[in-house]
Amino acid sequence: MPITPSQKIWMDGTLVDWDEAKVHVLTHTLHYGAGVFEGVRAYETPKGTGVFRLKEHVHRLFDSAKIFHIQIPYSEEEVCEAIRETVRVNGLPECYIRPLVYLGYGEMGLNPLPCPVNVAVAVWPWGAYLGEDGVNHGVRTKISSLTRHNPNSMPPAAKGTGMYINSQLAKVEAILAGYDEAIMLSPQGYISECTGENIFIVQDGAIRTPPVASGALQGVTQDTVLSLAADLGIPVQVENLLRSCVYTCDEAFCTGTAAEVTPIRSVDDRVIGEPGPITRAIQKAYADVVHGRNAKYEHWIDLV
Ligand code: PPE
Repeated sequence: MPITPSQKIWMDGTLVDWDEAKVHVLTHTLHYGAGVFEGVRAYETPKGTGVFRLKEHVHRLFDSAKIFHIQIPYSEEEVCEAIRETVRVNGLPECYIRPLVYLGYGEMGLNPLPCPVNVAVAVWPWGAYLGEDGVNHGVRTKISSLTRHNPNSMPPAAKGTGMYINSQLAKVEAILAGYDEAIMLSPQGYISECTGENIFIVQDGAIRTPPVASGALQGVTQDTVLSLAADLGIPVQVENLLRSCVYTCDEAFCTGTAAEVTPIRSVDDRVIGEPGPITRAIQKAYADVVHGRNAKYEHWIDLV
């Protein structure tokens, strides 16, 4: 998806012009892929622009860094403020936010410990991640021939830059085969997640989503949806799902900061159909909460 430039990017404490936000070609992370990042969104709310679940995203960023032995040279609160500041100075009422922690220039070789650690925050307007048609009518998915990471090779709890090669391979395979998105299985053969989203199914009025042990990222949106479903009186179960579960479910959808709540229309050409009532209810509840229309969760919104 093309990026629409904004004005300023926060780099190590300084706001630099968009076109000047550059790194050296010998930046360590560019070679070995050990960086960590987040995807966050800011939305217009009745009280002004607010970042949704900022603290949880920044906390996960620090957890990812800890897993990778990367020492972020700021506190969590300082990174939160850098994000609020970047949203503020760019003056966008709504945007996608990309905090990135990377190992910088000055060292080569596999030991990351002596590397300088750099932090950047960029924001830009970003629409429907899987397309407007996907949001309205659902996406066509394919179970990938690529397996999600073995947790003892790549820690699924870390949102690491290089880990996304696995997602990219699955995404390209799905697109070249004529689908919109891939669903990945864990090494044990259970449903894990999509390339950049968690997955949910609806069966007999209950919502089910795979656990972290399936190799899925612990999604902030997944957690949000579990709370919203409980509020709507929909039973929720976090449990291992078999491939046949997604073939025969009543409804399915995927969730992520970028994708928000996107319905799934088919899996491996088994038709689920147009988004069902529970998917629609969750989509609406999610839109309400991120836009500050649900008083119960106002504490999830950080005004900039
Ligand atoms: N699984 C994966 C693999 C993943 O990348 C994401 C977010 C999620 C689940 C959902 O997590 P959460 O955003 O906390 O609900 N993917 C981010 C990056 C997408 C990209 O293309 O880059 C995102 O949604 O921002």
